[in-house]
Amino acid sequence: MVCTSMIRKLTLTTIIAAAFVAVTLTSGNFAYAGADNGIASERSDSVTALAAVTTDGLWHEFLFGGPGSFAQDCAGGCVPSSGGNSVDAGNPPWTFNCLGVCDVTVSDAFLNGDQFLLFDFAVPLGATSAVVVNGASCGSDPAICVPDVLSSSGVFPVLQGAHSLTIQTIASPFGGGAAYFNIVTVVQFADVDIKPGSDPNSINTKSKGVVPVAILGSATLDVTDIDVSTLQFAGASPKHDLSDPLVYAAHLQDVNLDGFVDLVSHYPQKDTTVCGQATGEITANLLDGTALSGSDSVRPLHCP
Ligand SMILES: [Ca+2]
Ligand SMILES: [Ca+2]
Ligand SMILES: [Ca+2]
Repeated sequence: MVCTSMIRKLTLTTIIAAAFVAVTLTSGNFAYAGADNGIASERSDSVTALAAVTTDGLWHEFLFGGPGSFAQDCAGGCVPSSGGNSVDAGNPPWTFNCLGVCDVTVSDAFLNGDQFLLFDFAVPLGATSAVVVNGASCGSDPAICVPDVLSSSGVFPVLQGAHSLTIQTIASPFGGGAAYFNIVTVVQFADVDIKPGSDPNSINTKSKGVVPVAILGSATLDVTDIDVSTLQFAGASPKHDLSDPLVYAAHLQDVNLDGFVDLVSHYPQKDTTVCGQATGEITANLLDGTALSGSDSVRPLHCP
């Protein structure tokens, strides 16, 4: 009887220990808050490696724990967005290269009340909005949660160059959950050569001639992605009809011989508003709607 009792006691202890281990594995740093706050199931021990996060507005979903802890990848533990617009953020830090001006948006989802602090290379960029716990949920889709003022979110602009994001939990009334961030390229910068191959870039504002402006292609800019109907240089529109395929083809050249094709467009010099300016800016949209901007020095001539 003693032996049986001991075995039973041992077995019970083992079961309790096993249950404790199971709970520990289930929660890790993330107290199980349930699907209501975005935690789907056990988060696996494996981390989801990711080279870089995209800057196209896709939502990157992460798991978070108690206040002060840092967010992690979902590793199978997140309820995905019902909008079909999310992926597992992967293992932090979340790195990306901004090609101009980018907006990082961090958004809580599911139950209201969680709040976050965003870091870039360990420097705080700011906190998402302070909200109250009200028992309501904005659901799983961050596109719906962002405009909901009862759900915490924030938009943080960052500039051209490398970035490395981490997210710390400020408020976590349910002990943990899932939330999102995304990155949108607001403006992509392009290298520009006004009057390719010549310098200074004199523009005679009384001239009936045109000034050529080259948008230089690169590893990060395919100039054939430019919507030519949106081209503007210093207040002027292109002289030629670039919507004509033959005309357009003649304006694709590699002016700096770097192997990347460039887009050369021409603007009536008298239409430009360069007087008093040190630089001339060319703008356009890419075919996906992203704004493109680039500038080069100018030397305005015959100004009033
Ligand atoms: Ca939440
Ligand atoms: Ca030039
Ligand atoms: Ca080129």
